[in-house]
Amino acid sequence: MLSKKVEKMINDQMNFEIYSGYIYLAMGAYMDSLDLTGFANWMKVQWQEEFFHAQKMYNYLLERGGRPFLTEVPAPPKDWKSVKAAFEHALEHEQIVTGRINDIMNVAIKENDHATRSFLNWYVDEQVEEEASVDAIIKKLKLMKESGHGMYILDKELGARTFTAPAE
Ligand code: OFO
Repeated sequence: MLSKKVEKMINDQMNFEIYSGYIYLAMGAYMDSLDLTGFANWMKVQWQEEFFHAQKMYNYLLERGGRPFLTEVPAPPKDWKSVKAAFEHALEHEQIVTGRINDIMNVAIKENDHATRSFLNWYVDEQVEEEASVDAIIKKLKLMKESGHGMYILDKELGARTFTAPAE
């Protein structure tokens, strides 16, 4: 059985993951509006990943005798100054998510809730990967200074990304 505190924190994070997905979908719409369909594809795959993260928390809450509660999702931004600015926003957002996962982990450790610790380890690893993959794209964008040719190549590369639900 989860403590009320951990149940609330996981619920809040589940809703935040949905919000993350919403931001990525808005970024996808921004990139589609620029006809950068590969960049948009990358964002839309990320949207699916975030919903998977939320779904995993939903299932965990149920498994541990808790209940998922859905809240209002704030509206994401519509536009960004540039493609690079959108990815920089994504990186800042992922750093916030990492901090939030760490906060839940700290409470689980304090409460000797080993099951939640084990559950959250997946998210700790996932955040390392999420931050690194966004950072790698920002580095490429900086290197090419968002030049036409570079953008064309990167758009092609990001267009190949597909969503595969990780094993639960
Ligand atoms: Fe769910 O990791 Fe991104 O936000």
